[in-house]
Amino acid sequence: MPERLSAEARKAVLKELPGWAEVPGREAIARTFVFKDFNEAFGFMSRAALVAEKRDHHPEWRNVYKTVEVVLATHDAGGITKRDVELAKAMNAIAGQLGIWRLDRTSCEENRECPLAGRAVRRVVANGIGLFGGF
Ligand code: H2B
Repeated sequence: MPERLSAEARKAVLKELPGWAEVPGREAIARTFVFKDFNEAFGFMSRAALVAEKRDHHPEWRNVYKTVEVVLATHDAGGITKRDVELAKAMNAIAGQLGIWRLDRTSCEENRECPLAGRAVRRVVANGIGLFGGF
């Protein structure tokens, strides 16, 4: 089983994981994705589920309409390991391929729905059309 990352290592890996942040009070990382609609959100979940099952590493997640809130931790290790980092990267790649709305989590203080809420950012999709996401 991979080892839990130290606080320092966690900080370092988060720099390579746009949109992801540590969950306050728990050794886990979280990101909220907002898609164009439910179809895209569920498409993301379907693709991510196949990756998760193949790797035998599964997300904690919640879907409401076009929003997917994801928390990753390695339960067997009681913390964050490289398996979480790898799944987070795969999820970012899947969301990127869908060319969709994206919600990037910001600091807890800015959001009432902490720790999973976020702030929408502009994303330019492959065909050059910019989309805005948000609550
Ligand atoms: N997923 C996650 N996120 N953490 C785990 O520790 C974990 C898992 N363990 N998926 C796996 C399944 C384990 O329970 C099975 C038996 O391999």
